[in-house]
Amino acid sequence: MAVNKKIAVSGVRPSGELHLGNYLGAIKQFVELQKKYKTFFFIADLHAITEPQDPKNLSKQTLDIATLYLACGLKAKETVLFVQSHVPAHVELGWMLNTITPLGELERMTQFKEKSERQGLLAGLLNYPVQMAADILLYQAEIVPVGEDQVQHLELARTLARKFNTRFGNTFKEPQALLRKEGARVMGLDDPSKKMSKSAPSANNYIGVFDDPENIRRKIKIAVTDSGKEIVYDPTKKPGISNLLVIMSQISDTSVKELEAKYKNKSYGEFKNDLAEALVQKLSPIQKKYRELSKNPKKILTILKRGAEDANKIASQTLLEAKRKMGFLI
Ligand code: ATP
Ligand code: LTN
Repeated sequence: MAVNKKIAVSGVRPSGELHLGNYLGAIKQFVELQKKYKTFFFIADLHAITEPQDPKNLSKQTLDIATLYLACGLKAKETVLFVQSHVPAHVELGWMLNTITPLGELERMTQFKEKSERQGLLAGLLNYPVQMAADILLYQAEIVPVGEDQVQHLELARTLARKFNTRFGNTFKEPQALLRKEGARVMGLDDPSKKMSKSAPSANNYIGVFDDPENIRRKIKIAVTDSGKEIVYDPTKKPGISNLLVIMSQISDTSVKELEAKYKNKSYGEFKNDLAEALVQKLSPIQKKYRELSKNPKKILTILKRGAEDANKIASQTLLEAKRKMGFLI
């Protein structure tokens, strides 16, 4: 990997079924970035435990995300792929950043407010974005590919980098969120006013990355559309069909404008049929590759261990520098 490449960092939590929003908002971007940037992509297990996880499943879910990363096209030779908890510097820097984070900044986070309503007030949930800042700053990342729901957390990472640099001397780069123009916020199929989410009350809200063709066709068929017949992009007046157009556009690498022209005078039914088939075409090869890779979990674990070693080299350097600046005895 060339030394002068810009650095990109991101992670996905191993906390349940992955859906099309995660794929389009995050993983598809990771795959596109790995050639142009020096990339560090990890499985955010430390973040997953901010919500209750069954200890029997956590390690399997972690391996599953790694397998999925590879099945989607991430290459162990081009990207540093690792498990967050395998690089202890994440937690160490997280703690140090906690000591300069104003409580008010954390209490106003949308995700904290929503999740704490569901599961009660836990310190880990509150401090989640500080840990996320540490994940990013350790690698001096310039860009962080994420979905729109993470932008507020990225702002905090920038604030903490600035705060630390001002108080202790220049140490961290200020990262920027990288959002897709379209697909950064895929909406729920059964309720296009809210983002697609695995925590939605019904599984008809999302297309799971592992959904079989029959399920995909069924979910698209019953996806909420809007009054009128035209297939046009208008998120305010036609949120349902606009969301489906964005999904189709991202899946088929065709612009929304081209799709509007193609489906002029066609019915919702015809469009939905084509969308379902496009999704089946896109997801089937990923699922097939995933099944192949799953047969050899040892190989995946080896990739992850090697990734952690590479990540650790960079992360421990940055951590040492931050400790030095803060005045620790080294
Ligand atoms: P959920 O609400 O389903 O639990 P999440 O944001 O907690 O989703 P993660 O696995 O933590 O899911 O997120 C992985 C990545 O997917 C993040 O970059 C996040 O921004 C992105 N993402 C999640 N939901 C969507 C969505 N509906 N549209 C676009 N990107 C999304
Ligand atoms: N909070 C993120 C996962 C995550 C992350 C990160 C993303 C943890 N640490 C650092 C980007 C950079 C989420 O996707 N829900």
